[in-house]
Amino acid sequence: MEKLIITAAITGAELSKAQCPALPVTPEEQAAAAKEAVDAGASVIHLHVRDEQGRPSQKLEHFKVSVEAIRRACKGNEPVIQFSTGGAVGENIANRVAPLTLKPEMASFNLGTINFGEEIFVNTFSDMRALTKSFHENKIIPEFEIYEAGHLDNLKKLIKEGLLHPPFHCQFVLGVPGALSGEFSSLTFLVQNLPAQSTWAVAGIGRYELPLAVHSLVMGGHVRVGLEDNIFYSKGMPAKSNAQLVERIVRIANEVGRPVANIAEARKLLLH
Ligand code: KMH
Ligand code: ZN
Repeated sequence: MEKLIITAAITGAELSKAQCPALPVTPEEQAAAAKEAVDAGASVIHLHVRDEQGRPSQKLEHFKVSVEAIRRACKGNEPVIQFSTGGAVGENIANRVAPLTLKPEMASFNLGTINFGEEIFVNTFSDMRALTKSFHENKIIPEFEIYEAGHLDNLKKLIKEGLLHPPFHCQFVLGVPGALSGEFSSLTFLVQNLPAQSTWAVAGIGRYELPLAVHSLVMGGHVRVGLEDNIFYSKGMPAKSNAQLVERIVRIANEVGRPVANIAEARKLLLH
């Protein structure tokens, strides 16, 4: 098995400090949270940013400030910073694509429309084609976000159209209310139906985070944890930090004999 890549999704777009006081929102808080997560064993930071009022933003200047703060805090051991192009539900595709001109090493690429709680997270084929263009122009490695089984077919359609080329790194985001839940049988199906030359990871939402992470790391997949996906350490017990969630995965990986990738190793595996 490849060494385990741990991604920390430190902030997200949907939560507020009122719901999760430990949520890093300002660039300084994000820098401290990223540093702690990296020290705990994360090699990739999945990054959403906020404006001065703490609202989700896809503005270049907000990404710039947070990225600089994270790089400064992690100097000498800088993680792969993966921009979100998902943004917050309702954000238009032009704004979602805009930060890619900053040329991050990696960014998320959402592969289809889903119900997202009571809302709809829209990702049309036209949106996805616009994304492929910007990823190519800016030479960014995509991480494909897959919330439903049919999203693998969407990926295969874009490959067939000649818009995407291997290798593919896929993130199964399971347990979003309104999309595919986090049953082990679903994960098995998804892994079996990946395109050739794919690596994969799992981000379990809410109560699915831990069981899916454990399942993934023994199956040879990679793992995403963090307050964007899950704000509890265990039932009824709020997580204290992103690092606390990363530390647990590192302990489990060590127990089951799956070595954790350091940042240089993760970069080599992901960024080919
Ligand atoms: N905030 C969600 C609607 C991504 O980062 O690419 C979408 C999301 C996915 O978080
Ligand atoms: Zn995200």
